[in-house]
This record gives sequence, structure tokens and C-alpha cells, in this order.
Amino acid sequence: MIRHLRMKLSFVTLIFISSIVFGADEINISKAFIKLPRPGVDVTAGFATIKTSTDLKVINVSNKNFKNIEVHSMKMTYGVMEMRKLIEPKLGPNSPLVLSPGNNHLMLFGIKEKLKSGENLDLTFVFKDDEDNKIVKEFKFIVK
Ligand SMILES: [Cu+2]
Repeated sequence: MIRHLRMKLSFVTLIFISSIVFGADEINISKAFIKLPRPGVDVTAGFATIKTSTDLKVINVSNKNFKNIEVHSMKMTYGVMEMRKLIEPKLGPNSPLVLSPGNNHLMLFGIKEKLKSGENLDLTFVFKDDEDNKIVKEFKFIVK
């Protein structure tokens, strides 16, 4: 009886995992880089273009070398650059998430270990689709 239940559970787990993998395949990233911060500065920005074939929201971005990572908007207001935290930014088939210098970007706060030019960092993105399924994907960012 218990063994039967376990088999059932692992079968359910398998379906769950395969749906995550399927979703993850439809997301791809290009031009991913993190700006090498000036010496003594413990905050920097990251950029990338993320394309997807389904409607998604970004609900979290993380990497163990940073205290906190946020998606920011940036615009000029009365001659002053203004940055705002974007709450669960959306992306879809016709609207990739474009993070580029001078525009929307990743803000990486609280750098723990000093970044080196040319090194790769894996940032973990957690997305949510229209049915509230979570999709976790790691993207490589080069420091430059
Ligand atoms: Cu910012």
C-alpha cells in the first residue's frame, strides 16, 4: 500500500518536472552582461534581452554573490535620471524583456565577492506563466 502510494507520488513529480523543462526551453537570452563596477562600489547594473514564446512575468532574480537583484526602469524626468523598481515585469511573444544601458536594467545590490572582468555568473530567474506555474531558469552573464 505504502509502496503503491510512493510510486504514484514519484509519477506526479515526474510530470511536474517535465512541465518545468518544457517551459524553460521556450525562453532564451542574448546579450547578457553585468557591468564591472568601479572599485569600492558595491552596486552595479546588468543587461540582457530575454525572449519567450508564452506570456510570462519575472517574479525573482538572484545570485548568491549579491544581496538583492531588482529589475528597474529608467527614464529622464526634468533632466534627472529616475530609476524605479518594476514589480513582476511582463514579457511575451511580441514583447521581449529588453534590459539595455540607459533603459530598463537589472540592479545588483550588495556585491559580496569582488567581480572580475571576463568571469561568468549564473543568475537564477524565476518566471510565472498565466496559470501560475513557476519556471526556474539559469542564465549566464559575463562581467565586462
Ligand atoms: Cu537601477
